[in-house]
Amino acid sequence: MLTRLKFLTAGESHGQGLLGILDGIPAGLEISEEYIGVQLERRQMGHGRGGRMNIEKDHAEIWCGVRHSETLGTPTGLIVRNKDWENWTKKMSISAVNEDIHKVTVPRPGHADLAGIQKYGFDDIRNVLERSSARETTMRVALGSICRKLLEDVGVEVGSRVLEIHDVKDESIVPNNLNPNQLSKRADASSVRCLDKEAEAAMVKTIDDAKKAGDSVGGVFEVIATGLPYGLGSYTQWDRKLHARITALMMSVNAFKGIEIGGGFGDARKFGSEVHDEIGHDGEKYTRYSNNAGGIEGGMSNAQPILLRMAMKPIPTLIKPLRSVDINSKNEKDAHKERTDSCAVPAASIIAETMLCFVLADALLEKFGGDSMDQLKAHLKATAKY
Ligand code: EPS
Repeated sequence: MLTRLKFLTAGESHGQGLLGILDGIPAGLEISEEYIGVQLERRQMGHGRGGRMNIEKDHAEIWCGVRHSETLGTPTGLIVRNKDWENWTKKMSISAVNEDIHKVTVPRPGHADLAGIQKYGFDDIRNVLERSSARETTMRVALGSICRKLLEDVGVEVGSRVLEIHDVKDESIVPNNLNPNQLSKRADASSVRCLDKEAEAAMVKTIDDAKKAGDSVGGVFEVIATGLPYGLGSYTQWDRKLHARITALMMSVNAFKGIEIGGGFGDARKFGSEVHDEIGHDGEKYTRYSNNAGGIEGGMSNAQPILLRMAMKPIPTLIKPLRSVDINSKNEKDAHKERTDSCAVPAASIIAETMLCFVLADALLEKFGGDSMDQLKAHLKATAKY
């Protein structure tokens, strides 16, 4: 669903590290390991994370594609080393080892375990869970922050905040004058990334209670992007529609189970006259009296903020495990336990921001093109309508 950019990630959760390649970024984009590091740190935050986040201090090394702090227009390669690797050198050894390594044989409901071993014919669930782990999203965030930087340089901001954790809601309204970066800054100051202090305390308690009970909780968050011109995506073909492309990338995260664009499910219960955003003109440009469309009409950006809401399911690795079956004996057993997070909704909101950055940077390059940032900016200046 990306037309100008390509990216690939590789790496197991407890292997030596994660690798990533992003191709298609124009030359002349200023980027640094520090800039990427800010986003990696945001992904590691949040009340309810497990022990692994105390071990890792994720840092992406720029391996190639950048010279003197600027992209070359060549593929950008990144490496994130796993600090935890030193505890897994035997269990995750590349070459064969001369000792018995414990095999994971009881699949966790909700994880990739059962379908994964059936698909590949493995007798050790570790062969599946290492790559299906959410650790993979570290590299997505690292690569996606290069897209974020490109967007930032042309005036597009992407931010987010948490709205719900389990049954606790933050019903505060985002002030109109708060741009996505300011919104994220306020959310980042909260351990659950919500704006309302009372809701924050209740969310923290819900996470703590779940953790004590050996359980996990999911939640809902919103993602916002501003500064986009008209016409990213297209109405002309199904796979060019911007909302389809956003949805495809968002839904590539295992734990994301729902997406709403603008008014979403709520709009289904309203009249058309209540939903559609009336059009005005201020003498200079078109205006809207509302933004229930969430910035996308007919598969194209309409120069209004893009508004998305995402639902994340609770993490499937449970300290108080659910029933499962041993794949060797077929006898009922408690599901496999791994060190885990009781809540990763705040981190998930950063991952969702990142997935949106990939799509928007791609759609922007598709429409305005350019081999260098100067060319992209010149094309925007010449033809972009806001
Ligand atoms: C994660 C790293 C993982 C998990 C978590 C997310 O590390 P470890 O398995 O060593 O604890 O903490 O992933 C899951 C809970 C999961 O089910 O995939 C990370 O870097 O975000």
